[in-house]
Amino acid sequence: MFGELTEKLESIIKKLRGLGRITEKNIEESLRSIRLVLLEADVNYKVAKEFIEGVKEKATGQEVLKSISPAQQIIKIIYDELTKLLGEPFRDIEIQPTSPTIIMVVGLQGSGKTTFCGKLARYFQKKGKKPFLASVDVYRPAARKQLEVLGKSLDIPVFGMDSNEPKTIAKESLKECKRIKGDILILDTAGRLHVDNEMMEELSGLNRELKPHEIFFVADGMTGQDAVNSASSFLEHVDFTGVVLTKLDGDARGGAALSISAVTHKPIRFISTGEKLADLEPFHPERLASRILGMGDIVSLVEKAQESVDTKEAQELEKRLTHSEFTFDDFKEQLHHLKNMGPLDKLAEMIPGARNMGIKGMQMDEGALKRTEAIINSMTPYERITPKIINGSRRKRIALGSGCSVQDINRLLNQFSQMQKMIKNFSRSRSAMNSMANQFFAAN
Ligand SMILES: Nc1nc2c(ncn2[C@@H]2O[C@H](COP(=O)(O)OP(=O)(O)OP(=O)(O)O)[C@@H](O)[C@H]2O)c(=O)[nH]1
Ligand SMILES: [Mg+2]
Repeated sequence: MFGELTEKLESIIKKLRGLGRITEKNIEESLRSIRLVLLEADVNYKVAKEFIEGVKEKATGQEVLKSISPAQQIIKIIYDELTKLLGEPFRDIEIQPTSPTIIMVVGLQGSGKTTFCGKLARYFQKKGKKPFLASVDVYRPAARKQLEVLGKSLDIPVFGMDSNEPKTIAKESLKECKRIKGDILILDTAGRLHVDNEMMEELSGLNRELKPHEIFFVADGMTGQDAVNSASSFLEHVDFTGVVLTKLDGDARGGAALSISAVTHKPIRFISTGEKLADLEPFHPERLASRILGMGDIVSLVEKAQESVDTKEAQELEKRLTHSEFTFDDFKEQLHHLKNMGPLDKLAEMIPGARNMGIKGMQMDEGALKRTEAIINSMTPYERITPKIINGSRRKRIALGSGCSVQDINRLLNQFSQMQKMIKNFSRSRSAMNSMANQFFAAN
């Protein structure tokens, strides 16, 4: 996510931190560099300008410059302003007292609407709700089939009807949703290449017909100003209640994420970070600000971990993590869960400092995973909980037992001790993002 933007911002911050004394001139220079980086990421010109002015106003006060740690204070100001720029704190979808809660999903062609409908259905299913999916995309031949396949994979019902009239389909899907006692109706709409009158009229009609409680505008997060401009044009016709940014897993530039809320005054509500149905995250501005500045996002990481293990296991793991008692048995268990959590490099950007530890870009390799398991299986139970006793002769024995070389054992032991260190930090700071951010500012 935002690889280039983060790298550049990190280096500006590092430079700032390296300065013994900070003058107004240093601040000017840093802010000029930040402005350039933002514009390169395709952030809206006005938004970038206002952001820089906001930071400048707060950072050039005498209290900041005279303080014991001016660099940290300035970085904290940048973090706070970035959080503000990203928009409102997360507001979940409110479930209506009378079912169903109706959600309409709109946006340009290929932005990820249909995929998002599936992700949202899964999101509600995980919360124990009963979602119902319907598509009024009567234009693309395979569009309705696509939603049907997604629904089937989740075991979530999808409305089907032989009609090519979006309004009729919408009306009937609502009836059917009520009949089957669904809690949430998620309506997928057709995309167009450009915002055109015909499409807007259709959406306005559906809006009048269904009166959705939420309308989500789905925007391709890979783009910058284009997404912001089309969001603005949509808003002139359909008053959406929130933005969903998709495709933030790729080489997203950051422009859309950083300007869309400031320009449209509509909050980003969810972000998509992959093609899989599990790749949906509620949008928390402070967490993204932290990730953009290369400071990680422990809270989301813990949430992701909790989603892939069952609650009891998660609680036990959390308890052990708090006491920093991470053992090889836990490691083995976690390797399994890691597979469900997604690629390691995606997780690494959520771990503070991981980028500098060379974890970035690490690939999950099935063969390596099996070897690692074999090595752990060849350890005695006592060795697994006290790896420091694994001396030369024990290493040889484990190597023989697992069919690996002693070098493999050494490598794993090193990795494990690195992981233990990381987990110590992780458990120390896992309680809240704020305390994490504060620690980051204090520790660096
Ligand atoms: N990498 C990545 N791909 C995504 C994400 N969301 C959707 N996609 C992919 O983007 C492509 C388009 O997604 P759809 O959900 O069909 O988009 P749509 O807006 O419904 O498209 P139309 O109905 O044709 O307007 C598909 O190949 C998806 O797999 C995401 O968050 N990350
Ligand atoms: Mg679609």
